[in-house]
Amino acid sequence: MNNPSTLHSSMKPIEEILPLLAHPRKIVITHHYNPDADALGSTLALYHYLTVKGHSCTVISPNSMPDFLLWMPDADKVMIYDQQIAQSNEVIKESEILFCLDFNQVSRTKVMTQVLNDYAGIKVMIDHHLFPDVTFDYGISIPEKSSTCEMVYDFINASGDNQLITKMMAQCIYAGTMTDTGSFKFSCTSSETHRMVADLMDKGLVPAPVHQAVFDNYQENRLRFLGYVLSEKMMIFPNQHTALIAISREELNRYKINTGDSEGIVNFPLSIKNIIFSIFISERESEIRMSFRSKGNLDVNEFARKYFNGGGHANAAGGKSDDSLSETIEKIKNALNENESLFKTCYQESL
Ligand SMILES: [Mn+2]
Repeated sequence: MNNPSTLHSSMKPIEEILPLLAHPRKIVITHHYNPDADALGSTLALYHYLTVKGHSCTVISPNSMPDFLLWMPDADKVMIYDQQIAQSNEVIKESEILFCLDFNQVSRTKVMTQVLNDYAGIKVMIDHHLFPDVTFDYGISIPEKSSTCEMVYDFINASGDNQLITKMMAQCIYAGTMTDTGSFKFSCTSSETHRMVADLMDKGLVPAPVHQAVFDNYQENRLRFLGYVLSEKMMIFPNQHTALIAISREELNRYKINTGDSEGIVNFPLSIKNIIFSIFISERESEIRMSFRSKGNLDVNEFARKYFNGGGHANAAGGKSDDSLSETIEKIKNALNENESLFKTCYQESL
């Protein structure tokens, strides 16, 4: 099997954890800070599966989850680390195995970084981001995979337990795969992804309510904000085939926009014919938060790493800047100019 995790000599392949799960264990499952549907869906699916297998499991989220994900089965049982620090630390200390899902560097959990670094039990990673850390005991890292949710599905199958997949697990797995593939349109969507969805439907999944719960669940202010952003704030750089949206703190406040509300807005400019690169930046409390999306061969992970201390996937990455909003915009413009010929080539290839 083509498993890049074998490249990390200190991290044992995920299959080798299976004998350790032959007896009931105390297990904690966690995901990255500001969880999205893939982070929460994968942890809850694994939680349901390991619970069915007789383990005693707790999901701990570094911080609170967005409202549009709270329908997921047992989301109400998730402990919130930054609101329950002492209790969470106790549960982590008493656990034997810690599953880390949808991230590959402990710092991605922000508030849990220290406790994960100090963890004395067995640390397991299941993830699809590029460039994993080698601080995990067991794990699997496949950047080509659509989602961590799909990898949890593979993990259950590799354990020989496909028949144990319940409707609840199917809903969680579907939600994260749906969002990480842009509703099955990004190039990370494989035939395996579609076969998985067919299998999940055979196990009771009904897709439409999941779409509705995730995508049709906004407040009025979010749509008004979207309208304002697209009509007033979207800058187009035709020579670089790029769109840039930059939002100030005052504008976020004016529309009462919270962290989750701006999610996904970065994707809209990619629906413009000649645009292959979309950038959304917003002025948050302590930094400028940046999202990068691309179509085709343009590698925004590389762009985010090179210029903005970030990273992610080839077509979807994030970054941050400690400069002011206007300085950051200037920096972006310079980077766009520097790479104009690259963008032109990628655009030509996309036709
Ligand atoms: Mn993911």
